[in-house]
Amino acid sequence: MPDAPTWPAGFAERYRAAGHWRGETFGGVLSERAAAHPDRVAVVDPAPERRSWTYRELDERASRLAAGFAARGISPGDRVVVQLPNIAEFVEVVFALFRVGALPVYALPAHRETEIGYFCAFTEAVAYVVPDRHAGFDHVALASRVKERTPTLKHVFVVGSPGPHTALSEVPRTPSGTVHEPRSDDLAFLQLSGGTTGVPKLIPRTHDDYIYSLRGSNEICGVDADTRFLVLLPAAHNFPMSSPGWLGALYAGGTAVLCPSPDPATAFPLVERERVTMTGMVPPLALVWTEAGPGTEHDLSSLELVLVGGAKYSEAAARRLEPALGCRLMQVFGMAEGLVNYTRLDDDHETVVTTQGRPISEDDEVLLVDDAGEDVPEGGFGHLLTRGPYTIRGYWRAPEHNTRAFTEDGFYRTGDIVRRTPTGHLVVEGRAKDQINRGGEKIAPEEIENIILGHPSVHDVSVVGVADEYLGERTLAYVVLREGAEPLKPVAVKRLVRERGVAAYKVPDLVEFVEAFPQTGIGKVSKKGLRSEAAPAGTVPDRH
Ligand code: AMP
Ligand code: DBH
Repeated sequence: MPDAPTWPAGFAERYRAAGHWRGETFGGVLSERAAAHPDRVAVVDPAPERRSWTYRELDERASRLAAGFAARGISPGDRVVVQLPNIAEFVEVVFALFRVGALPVYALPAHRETEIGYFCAFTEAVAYVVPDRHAGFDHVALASRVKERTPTLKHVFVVGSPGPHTALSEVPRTPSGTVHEPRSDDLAFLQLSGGTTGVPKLIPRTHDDYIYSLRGSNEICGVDADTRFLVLLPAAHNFPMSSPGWLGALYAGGTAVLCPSPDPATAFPLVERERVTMTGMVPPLALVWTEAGPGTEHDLSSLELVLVGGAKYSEAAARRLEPALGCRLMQVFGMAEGLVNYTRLDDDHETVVTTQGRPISEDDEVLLVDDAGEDVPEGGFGHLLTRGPYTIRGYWRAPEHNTRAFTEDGFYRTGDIVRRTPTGHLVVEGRAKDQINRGGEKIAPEEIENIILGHPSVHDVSVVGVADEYLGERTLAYVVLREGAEPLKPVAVKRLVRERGVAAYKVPDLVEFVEAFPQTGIGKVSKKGLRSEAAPAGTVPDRH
C-alpha cells in the first residue's frame, strides 16, 4: 500500500506534455538560481539583528547542512517535523531537507504537545527542528517530552540554546557533494490540512506539482527577480509559502523578507526599509493594515500588491484596502490540498472586490454539484469539487478518509460552497464541511469536542462557529453537563483545552452550558440549529 494515491499515469503524462511538470526539484532550482545570480539577496531576516543571505550563501548553507543531516543518518523519504517561526533558518533547513530527499512536515509555531506529538508519531519522524523559545514558549522542554514518548524520534535540532539536544549550528557542515538528488515526482514535503476530523490530515506534495503552482502563481501575481515578498503569516502555512509566497519569490530569483510579527508596528518599518513590493494576509489582518495605513509615518510606497485570502474577505473591507495602502489588491482562495484561485491584475475593480478569483491553471477542473452530486445550473451555488495538476489525489496514510474526501474519479471534495460568475470567477458562499474558519485559522470542531468530552462532568459537547465582525467566525462550545455533576465555569472548560496542549487559537472563545442540543431528523446534533441559536440567521457564513 503506497503512502498516498497519486495521479494516474494518463494524467501525469498530460501534465508533463502540457509543460506544467518540468522535472524541476527544489534543490535543483536553488542551485540554478545560485549559479545564475549568486549575489542577489534571497532571504532577509530582520530580527534580532538584520541578516541577509545571497543565493550563493543560501545554496551553500543548504548543501552543507544537507550533508550534516545525512551524516546524522537522515535519509531520503524520512520525515522531519519542522516547527520554526519566520527566521532565516527555516529556509535553510527546508532546502537542506529537500536536498537530502527527507520530507519536512510543516508544523505551525502555535502547535503544542498534542499536535506535535501526533505529527511525530503518525509520520514516524526521525527528527524535529525547533527554536529554543518563541513567543514566550519553551520549545526545548516540549521537544524533550515529545522525544521521550516517540521511539522513532532520534534527533531534536534547536535554533539557539539546545538544552539536552543538538544545536542546529553544531550539526557538522561537511563539504557538499555527497547528497542524494530526489526525483521531481517524489514527495517534497507534507503540508497540514485545517481538517474536519479529530486529527489533522497530512497533505503529500511533490516537487513537480508544487513548483507548477509556484510558476503559475508568479505569472499571475507578476513575481520576478525584483519582487521583495514580505512573509507576514507563519512561513510554514501554504498561503505565505506558495501564493506566491516566499517559495514563489525564490523561484523567481526575488527576495523573501521574513517578518517576525504581522502587526503594522513591526511590519510597516520593514516595508519601508526593505522596499517590500508584495505581501499576503488574512482578512482580519487586512482590516488592521487598512486602519493603520492612512496615518502611518512609514513610507509604504514600494508596496505594489497585497493578496488577501484564507477566509472570506467582505466586499466592504475589500473596497477600502487599495486607497488605504496605496497598492493593488488581489483576492486569493486557496487550499493546502492544491487548487488556488486568484483575481487577476487585469480584472476590473468590481471583480477584484466581489470574487475570490479563478483557478491558476486551464487544467484545473472545477465542478459545482448539488447534494446528490449533480451539476448545478450555471450561476447556482454548489459544492466545489476539483482535480488538476497540483491538487492531491489523497491524503498521506489515510485510505479510509480518502474514500470520503475524494470522489471515485479523483476529485477533491473541498467542502466549500461556491458560485461561479460568467467570467469563471468563484465566489465563496459558505461551507459544507464541519470546520471553523477563525480569521483564516482552521479548526476541526471534533478535535476540540473530543478534549472537552474527556471531562468527567461533561455529558456532551458541540463546538460551532458563530459570526464575528473581526474574525469572520469565532468558536463557541455548547456543553451539556452530566446530571448531578459539579457545575463548571466557562473558564474551566477553556483551561481544560489549553492544558491539553493544543494551539491557543483552538481554545473556545465562548462556552455556554445548555440542557440539550437541537436534534436533526436522524437524531444527530444539528450544528446549523446551534449556530442559528447563537447568531441571527444569515449572519453565519456556513450552510449545511
Ligand atoms: P486548508 O484546506 O486547511 O488549506 O484550508 C483551505 C480552506 O480555507 C478552503 O477550503 C476554504 O474553506 C478556506 N479559504 C481559503 N481562502 C479563502 C477565501 N479567500 N475565502 C473564503 N474561504 C477561503
Ligand atoms: O487557506 C488556505 O489554506 C490558503 C489560502 C490562500 C492557501 O492554502 C493558499 C492561499 O495557498
